Amino acid sequence: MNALVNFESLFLAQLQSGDYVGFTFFIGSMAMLAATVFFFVQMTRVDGKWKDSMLVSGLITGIAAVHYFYMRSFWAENQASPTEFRYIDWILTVPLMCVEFYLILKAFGAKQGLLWRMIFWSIFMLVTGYLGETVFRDASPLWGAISTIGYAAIFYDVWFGPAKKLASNSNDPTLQKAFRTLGWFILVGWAIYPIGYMAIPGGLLSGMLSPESMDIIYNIGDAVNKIGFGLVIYTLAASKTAQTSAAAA
Ligand SMILES: *C/C=C(C)/C=C/C=C(C)/C=C/C1=C(C)CCCC1(C)C
Repeated sequence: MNALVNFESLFLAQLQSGDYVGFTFFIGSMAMLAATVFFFVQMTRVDGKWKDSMLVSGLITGIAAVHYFYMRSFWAENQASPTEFRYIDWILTVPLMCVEFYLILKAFGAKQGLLWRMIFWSIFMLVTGYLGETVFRDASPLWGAISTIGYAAIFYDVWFGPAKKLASNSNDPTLQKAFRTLGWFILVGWAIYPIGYMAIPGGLLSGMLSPESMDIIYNIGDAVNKIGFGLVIYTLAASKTAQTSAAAA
């Protein structure tokens, strides 16, 4: 197995019929690319203070698109899970999702402490998950449980903790609605990933799910969360922009 992917194989990767994992890698790479173009174009159309949020949405799907191109050729060549590319992608994109929360709450008094706390727990969640998938695979349920502490901390912040309080104090129904929807992404969308993780051999669901289903589940999770998150931000930015121009008219 070769962790390096040469340039040629990036674009000439083969897809065999019946290779459903490969299929989702190909769809994922194009979906991420298309979403990135969309978010960057829309960035030019929203009001100034929303441009940063749109930029971050485009960066999230853009970083994912590049990794999906690598992951699909890695899969096509080796028929093995591209674990390293996967976690490098996540360690960049998940903290950026935390930045999205910070950016929309900043106007309502969010301090940088909120941002760093969320980023800390997201990295904790991903590093321990990576260890469970690789170095300590025999003990993957234990490392999955440790990783879930990080997930729970972020979930708590958004649903009950300081982030939630800031959003409730904002008195802005459009923002509150977007914040609630992002909260559902954390609760339901992010919960897709531990299901994939439990499919690895020795995992809690390995009796029910084949090992390949892990990558299919992760790919579905990425499409739902990265593109969905960005669309929520876009909807918020577009309606705030429309409200401002209506008020000015
Ligand atoms: C764009 C990528 C995203 C939103 C990735 C999110 C990943 C997770 C929420 C992963 C969570 C995990 C657990 C809660 C326990 C098992 C190990 C992980 C890393 C799969």
